[in-house]
Order: sequence, then structure tokens, then C-alpha cells
Amino acid sequence: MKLISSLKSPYGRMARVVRLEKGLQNTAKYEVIKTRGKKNPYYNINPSGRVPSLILEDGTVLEDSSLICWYLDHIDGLPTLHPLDGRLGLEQRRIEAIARSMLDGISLWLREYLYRSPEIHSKAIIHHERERALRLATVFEKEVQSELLTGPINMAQITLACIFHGKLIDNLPGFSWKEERPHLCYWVERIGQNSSVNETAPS
Ligand SMILES: N[C@@H](CCC(=O)N[C@@H](CS)C(=O)NCC(=O)O)C(=O)O
Repeated sequence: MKLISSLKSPYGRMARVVRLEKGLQNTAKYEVIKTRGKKNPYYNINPSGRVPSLILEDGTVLEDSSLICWYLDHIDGLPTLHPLDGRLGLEQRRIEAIARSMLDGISLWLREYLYRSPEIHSKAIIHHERERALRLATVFEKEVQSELLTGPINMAQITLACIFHGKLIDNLPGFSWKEERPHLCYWVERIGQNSSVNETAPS
């Protein structure tokens, strides 16, 4: 099996964290590629061009971090990172969905700087995504105190870690999430002590 991602993709990082958490380093080799561009050879593997993707032994290609994380966690028949059914499962899915919503917004915001020159930046998109991200950072200031986010590592924690831990959001103008959010700051520091999170942090 082969897990493909770019070096800095937060979605790819989620799959990489799960790979390490599940001890799949030898079963699922990790390959770094560059995305985008004309005639990128990666399009022959995954026509959507998105990372992460996971190539299975029979050649099947899985794309999308949620599907890949689900697959990697269930390979041994003993999933530890995904929620159980019932109320507690709903709670984990709820938190994970908010974190994913935040990550999707931040990705859009980052793309304004990564792929569009300053003269065509959309002030409306930047403003909208900054406000969304700040509102959700405030939500997480409260949520990180919950048992679900302080107990054994799970997909909700991994999703949140791939937003806040590392340098992904460091240079987003006006995203002062550390201000007045001491619980979130502490949580990020603590989750970073986990080797799977630490080792996958973008340099
Ligand atoms: N919903 C997808 C999003 C993946 C995604 O947007 N990946 C970005 C990198 S962060 C990508 O592949 N971009 C390349 C492109 O858009 O061509 C997932 O969860 O895996």
C-alpha cells in the first residue's frame, strides 16, 4: 500500500498521523509528491489531483482524508480512532465536523495567498474566512476542555491538531487565535507532545 501526499497538506497530515498511530509505517509506504501544474504525473494516479490518496494492494485508489483515515484505522479490525455508535459517537463526529469545517475554510483562505497575486486577492473571501476561523477558534477554546478532546487520541483530536499544531496558520494575517484562548493554546502544546503529531508537523 502507498500513502501519497504533498509535504504540507493538512489533509494529508491527518492520514499520516493515523498511519503512525496505527503502526502502519511498513504496510503503507509514504510518498511525497507535488500537486498542481500541467501534465502532473500524479493525475494518472488520481485524476482529481488532490492529496492524500491511498493506493491499495489491488491498485484501487482511495481519495479523501476521511475515507483514508477510516480505512487505515479499520485495517486491523480494531478501530481506535473512530467513534462508536450512539451518543458518544455522535459527539465525536460533531466535534470532528466543526474542525473539518474550520480546516476547509482555512484552506480556502490560504489559497488566496498561495495561488493568487496580491492585486487579485478577494478581500471578501479573506474577511469571511478570517471571521469564520476566529469564531470557530472561540468554539474550540471551550470544546478542548471536554473529555473527548483530552482523553485518548481520536479523529476529532487529529483533525483539530492538523489545524492548530505546526505552522499552517501562523502567517494568516489577522488570525490572532492565541489571544484570550489559553485553553486552546495549552491543548495545542499538549497534543504536540504526541509523536505522531510532532513527527508530521510541517517544517
Ligand atoms: N476533502 C479533501 C481535501 C483535500 C485537498 O483539498 N487537498 C489539497 C491539498 S491541502 C490538494 O490536493 N490540492 C491540490 C489541487 O487542488 O489540485 C480531503 O479531505 O482529503
